[in-house]
Amino acid sequence: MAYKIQPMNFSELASQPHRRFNPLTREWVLVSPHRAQRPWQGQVESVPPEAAAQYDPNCYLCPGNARAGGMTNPAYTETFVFDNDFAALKPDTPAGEVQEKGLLVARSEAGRCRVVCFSPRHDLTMARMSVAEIRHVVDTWVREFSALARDPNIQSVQIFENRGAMMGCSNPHPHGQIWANQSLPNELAKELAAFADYRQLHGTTLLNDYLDLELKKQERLVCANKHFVLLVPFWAVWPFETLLVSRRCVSALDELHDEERTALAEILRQATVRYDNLFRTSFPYTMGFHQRPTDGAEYPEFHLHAHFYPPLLRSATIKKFMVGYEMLGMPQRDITPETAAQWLREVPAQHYLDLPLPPISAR
Ligand code: H2U
Ligand code: ZN
Repeated sequence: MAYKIQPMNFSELASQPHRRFNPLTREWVLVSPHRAQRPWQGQVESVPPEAAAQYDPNCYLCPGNARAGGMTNPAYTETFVFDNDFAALKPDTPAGEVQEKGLLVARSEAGRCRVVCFSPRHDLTMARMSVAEIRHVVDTWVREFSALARDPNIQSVQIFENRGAMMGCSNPHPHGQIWANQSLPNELAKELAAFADYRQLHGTTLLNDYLDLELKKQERLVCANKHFVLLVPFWAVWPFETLLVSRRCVSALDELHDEERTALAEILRQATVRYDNLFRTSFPYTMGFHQRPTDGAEYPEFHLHAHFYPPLLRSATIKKFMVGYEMLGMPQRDITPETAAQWLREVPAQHYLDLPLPPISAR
């Protein structure tokens, strides 16, 4: 017997198992809200100690220190960028490919990898930096993007930050990375195709339309300012995944004007402060921007955004695993995106380390 689809109320999504569609990747995620209360007897992560000192003589990113590659960092005062000493991509890679029966296929890949120190201070994170300091990071990203985009061999620039030991970050010193490729990486290719098809079908841009819907519904918003909105996307996979979208449809960071760049710094601070406040811990995540390809063509359909993918599930020490059905079938989540958004919205906008301590009796 054929499965007959009945119209369903949005409110039923809070209690019934269902799939949600991600229009950016055109993949589905399974949502099992009834399962959010299951007990946990699995792995518990340890909370890494906060970096205490402003300068660490053994840190390869602190100003004036030697790196593993033999170079010495300058006495930088704002941000500092260098070619990754262990780069995954190299500019002088010879071109070539192998191909046999369409089954054994490989291509050479040239590119560049950069490391961006966000601050000379070893003990800070984005959540603990001022808007002015984060603005320097934004300006640095724009400069790097523009320079890499001018390279005829580079088609895409991936700016990202791995934050916290749980995400494989090798050093607490605040830093991010930039990988620039000769070809489009998978995630960007999927999004680009979705943006293009959507524009062709509707004549409008996908994320503008989505943002309008979310601003109307108000269910998944976390915070916003004049130029950016942070929300938990309807199709979020990670428990506290968020999407940061520019209100104006620009295709990359280099199109942001002065006020928008400051607004970006401000919302990055808001986002990371809220994350830290959620479990009162320095919140781990991978975050990064998706931007237009840099092959010189125009991409009016592409809308600048950033994804935050944090691994934590229900406390500072319990993380989500992408295993079992998720590796073999599709990703799955328990807590609904609406609940996650509500939690992130309701935590204080001020960092917990800056809040006055509660009276002894209340602790
Ligand atoms: P992660 O913490 O996200 O792994 O980034 C640190 C990067 O810094 C990493 O890619 C590079 C590593 O290759 N690195 C250097 O370029 N020089 C060094 O002296 C140590 C680490
Ligand atoms: Zn350092």
